Amino acid sequence: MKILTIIGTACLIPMLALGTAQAHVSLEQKTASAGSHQKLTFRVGHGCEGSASTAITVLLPEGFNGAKAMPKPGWTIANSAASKREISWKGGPLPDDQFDEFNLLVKLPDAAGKQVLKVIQQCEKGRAEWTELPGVAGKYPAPVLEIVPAGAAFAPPGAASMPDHAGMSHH
Ligand SMILES: [Cu+2]
Repeated sequence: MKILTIIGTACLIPMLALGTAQAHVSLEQKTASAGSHQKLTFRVGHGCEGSASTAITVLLPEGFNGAKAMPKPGWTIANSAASKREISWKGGPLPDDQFDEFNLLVKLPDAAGKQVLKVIQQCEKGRAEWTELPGVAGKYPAPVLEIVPAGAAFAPPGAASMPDHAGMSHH
């Protein structure tokens, strides 16, 4: 019972911290296995300075292949035909005081490492470019996905989960 409480608390604190720190446009998944077909969920937490969102464009880095967008009622999907690395949903509008999620299925690169997934948010008035690289103390951080070697994404039950959580403190 005591052990369960400790684990529960340890997991809850980082989740709450992420919840408040990532009210912008954020990526739900933090880590994923190299070379896997991965669902990526982009959460749009608000509009552009109060204006409703009308388009979300995800700019995938090289090595992200075969991206497929999940359809959403009220939104039209546009893939840049050549690379399939620029995917847009256009529609809405999504009011500033509501949130929504946009899903992609994509094959990840085979190499491990941090990847920056830039997102452009178009609104009725203005736009926001979520393109700032990690380490930049700006207002519009780009979502980051940490790609880990295949098979390493999930720690076995009972393994200490502290290293993963400690890593989050870098934000
Ligand atoms: Cu925000």
